[in-house]
Amino acid sequence: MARTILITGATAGFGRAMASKFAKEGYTICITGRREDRLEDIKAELENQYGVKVIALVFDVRDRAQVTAAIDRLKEQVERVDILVNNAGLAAGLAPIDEGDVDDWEVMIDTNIKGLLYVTRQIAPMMRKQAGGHIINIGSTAANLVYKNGNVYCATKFAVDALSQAMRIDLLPYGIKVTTINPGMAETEFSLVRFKGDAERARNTYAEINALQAEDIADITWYCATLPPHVCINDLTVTCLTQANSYYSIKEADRIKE
Ligand code: NDP
Ligand code: 8X3
Repeated sequence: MARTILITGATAGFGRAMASKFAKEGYTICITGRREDRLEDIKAELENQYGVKVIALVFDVRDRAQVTAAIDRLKEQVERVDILVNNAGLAAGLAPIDEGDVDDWEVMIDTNIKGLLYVTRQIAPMMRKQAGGHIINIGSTAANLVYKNGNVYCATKFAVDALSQAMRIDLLPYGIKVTTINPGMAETEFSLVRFKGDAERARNTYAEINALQAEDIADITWYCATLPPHVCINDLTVTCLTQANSYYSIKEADRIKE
């Protein structure tokens, strides 16, 4: 029987790349997001290309009732979930604490923290019943070090780190692995969302640093997910070569290559 992976936020970026990677390896894929048209396109593409089963679930992770209903639909179609990737998330805005938009703060807290909790609360009991599984939470270098104007986004990713540590303790008796992957700057739709559709500002974020790509994170996720049963990567931080941490990076052109 094919193994099953549930990836939240698979309509773009990391989640989209993970869906391709795991489909290529024969997994049954469950992809989620709010944009139904994209989910349907991705489902058709992966099913045609790799001949795997793809389940598309449209829901907003911020809405507890939607999450519960979607996971109920999933349970009708799969017997188990081997891997859950809590990936859906975003940054909204980049402003000092005294000028930040409170609506942006709510969106980030509701998505990055509460959304992750709602999905985990539905899936962890399934994993407990099936005596094993792997929860992979997508954190950020923003969870290691706060940067200027990153305030609430960084706080949400600190929370992801704390929750991952807590999950690891609570789920230890059931053989459920918990891994946090903390990527640095990666070229996805992340900055387009953060800067509310300002494509030029988003492009400029990555223009000179040779940033990570979504496929890099998909490959790393695959590595973490396919280690022997007794091995669990707890935390993994990854940046591109021009970034040292969430605060300090240099331009690719300034790297000394002699
Ligand atoms: P993208 O914007 O490319 O993708 C984000 C995904 O999250 C989309 O599929 C989106 O789907 C989904 N999503 C957002 N809000 C919701 C919601 N309320 N309900 C359901 N799905 C939602 O960004 P990335 O791929 O870069 O980001 C993925 C994760 O990685 C996030 O948690 C982000 O914080 C983290 N991260 C990103 C980094 C980067 O530099 N790119 C670095 C470190 C961490 P839809 O809009 O269809 O709902
Ligand atoms: C996304 C990376 O540096 O924009 O988590 O916070 S950063």
